[in-house]
Amino acid sequence: MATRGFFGKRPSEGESDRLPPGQYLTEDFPVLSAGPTPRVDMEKWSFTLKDGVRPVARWSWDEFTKLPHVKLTRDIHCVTKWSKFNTAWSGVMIDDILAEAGIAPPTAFTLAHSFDGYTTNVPTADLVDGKAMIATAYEGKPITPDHGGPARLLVPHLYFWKSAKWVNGLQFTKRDEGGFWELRGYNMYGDPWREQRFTGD
Ligand SMILES: Nc1nc2c(c(=O)[nH]1)N[C@H]1C(S)=C(S)[C@@H](COP(=O)(O)O)O[C@H]1N2
Ligand SMILES: [Mo]
Repeated sequence: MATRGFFGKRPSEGESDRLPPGQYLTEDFPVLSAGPTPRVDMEKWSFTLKDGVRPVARWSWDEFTKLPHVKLTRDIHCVTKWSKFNTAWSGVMIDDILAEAGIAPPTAFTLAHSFDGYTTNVPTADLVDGKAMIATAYEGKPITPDHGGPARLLVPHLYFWKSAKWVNGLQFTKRDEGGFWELRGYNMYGDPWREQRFTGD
């Protein structure tokens, strides 16, 4: 996970309690990707929910844009130690996606999948009850390709590698299956407040 140079800003009075241990505050928005930015053809874009290997719901881009969109402003924390406050997103809450699909989460674990082959695992409980969304806009504009556009998972209370860019589906799994970084030494859960950066933290 390569990091890029940036200058940390010291949190002001009243902000320091929002900065998890070992993190620096940054004003810019670093880009971190394991590989090149995939070209996502909107005509072929789709978002699929799977129960294990079985697809249970699927939306085209046209269908997805008709789902209820809400705004979510949250602090985000990258494992490479930058944090950014008040990032303003809009998108479709995972709760609303499940409601539209007419299903209750079938298993306790979820693996997010992306167009670049990236995966990341999140307990299903961390995606529901207003905690996570499929974001389609950042600061009022479509998410740029480098930040995961047209759509990315946003799970702001966990380290940012859990927020899969270029997301194309969520797969409910019986076991907690490690994703791309989790199989390469990063923590299975990734709570910034407990500094769960690496395996065993
Ligand atoms: N599909 C995909 N999602 C991804 C990544 C990636 O390489 N591929 N990198 C992750 C990591 S390590 C981080 S910190 C954030 C970075 O998001 P940003 O580039 O918008 O800052 O995206 C995460 N989501
Ligand atoms: Mo990251």
